[in-house]
Amino acid sequence: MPKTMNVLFLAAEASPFVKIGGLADVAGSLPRALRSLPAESVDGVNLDVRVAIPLHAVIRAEATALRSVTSYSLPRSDGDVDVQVFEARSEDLPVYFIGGGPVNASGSVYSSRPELDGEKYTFFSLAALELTKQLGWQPDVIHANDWHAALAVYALLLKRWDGDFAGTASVLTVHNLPFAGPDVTGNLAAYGLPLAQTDLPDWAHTLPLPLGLWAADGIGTVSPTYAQEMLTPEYGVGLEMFLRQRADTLTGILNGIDMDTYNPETDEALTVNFTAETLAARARNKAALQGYLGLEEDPDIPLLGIVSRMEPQKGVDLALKALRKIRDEPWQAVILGTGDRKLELAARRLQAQMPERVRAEIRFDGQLARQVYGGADIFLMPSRYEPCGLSQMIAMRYGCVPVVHATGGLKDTVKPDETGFLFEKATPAALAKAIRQALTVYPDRDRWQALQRNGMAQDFSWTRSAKQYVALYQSLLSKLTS
Ligand code: NHF
Repeated sequence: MPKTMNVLFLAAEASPFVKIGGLADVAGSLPRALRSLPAESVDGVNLDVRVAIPLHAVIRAEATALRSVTSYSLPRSDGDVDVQVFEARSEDLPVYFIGGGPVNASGSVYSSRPELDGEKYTFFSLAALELTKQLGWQPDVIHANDWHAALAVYALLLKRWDGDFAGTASVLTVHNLPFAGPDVTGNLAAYGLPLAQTDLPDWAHTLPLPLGLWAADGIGTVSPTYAQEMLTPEYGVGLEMFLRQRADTLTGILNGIDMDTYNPETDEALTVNFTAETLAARARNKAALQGYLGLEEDPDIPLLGIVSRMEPQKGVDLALKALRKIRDEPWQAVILGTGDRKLELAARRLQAQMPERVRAEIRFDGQLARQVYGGADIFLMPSRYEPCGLSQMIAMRYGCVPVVHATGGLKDTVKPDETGFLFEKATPAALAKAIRQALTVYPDRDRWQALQRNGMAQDFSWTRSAKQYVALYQSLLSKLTS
């Protein structure tokens, strides 16, 4: 009989129910990939993976078909707080939605008021842990993600000290280290949880992410390179010394992409579907994209694409400056995304200055994003830091050759001269140099197609990541019982 491993996966967002950023893709895809691993591929283990996210206002408003599962209450110093839990299935994956006063009090997934988010996510984390008791479903692993769920890991350790959850291992995956969450001293106290004596730096010992990192049996992040970078002053946001003490529990596992959703052979957003064998057909997507954007429909002018949230992290400002530096070269560019007002304006300004070759499409547009992946020649991703990054993998799958900053997951997924171009320093000059390199190779059709085909042949499937997670879970469980 195969053993069953119960895993509760906790996150603030999960596709297809609610998506703000890449975390939703991970929480939507990884648990399903884990569930679909054939037992024989992972030492005969069957994975019963379930996801819990808060019952955010947008989910309540969309009237997703939810089944009521259970209700209970959490003791709080100012009176018990009611918890209502609902369930929906994403294919065969059970997803629990945790509702209650603190979740209802905030109208958005992430609010600009730290005290609202502090209470909401403390409640969510503690209610999720209690849910396993209510269901009579004993988790072997609690896999929490980012600061929003980190207190589940913290509370788990405190409970273990009281003899509860003895067989449950915890993993906390960091998707973005600088986001540590607000001071939760008061929130923890209200639920009767003390602030433990930790070896965290003073400024960090009241914040959810550091508390979770301190308590976790395993610390995860989403690429091997980011796992190393987190240990340095440049990327460690002041937690590097603490993390170095925990380096033996730190694992970087690359995210995957949904290879069915992102498939140029079947993607309906494209004018023409294509594969590595029918790459020549891709030219029609480029022509259609140029036409849609009102750019000259010339197959020989390299078309550069950016699809990104407009945030300082993503380095869109570096790209805008780099494009100015290479105005002597032939190219066109499309910049798609929204976010920071200043960056949006800067992109619009570049279009105003170079109307014959730049398009700033300031909006979220999933359809156009796919047309950029499937039609542009070069994909720019100059992120200052990038724990994993998904767009560069999607771009490669669609034959759009990436030019990326050699950091985090970008460095781990793009191979220089084989699938794309990398630059070391996050400066406009270094990026401009890398784009020039790409532009030099572009006219050599054979070399260019080799880059495209190599990128399209990469295995970015979630199955590959899921197997590594199972190995991580197994090693944590064996440490727990040894
Ligand atoms: O891909 C999902 C995403 C990452 O690099 C990305 C990031 C936030 O910054 O893991 O999380």
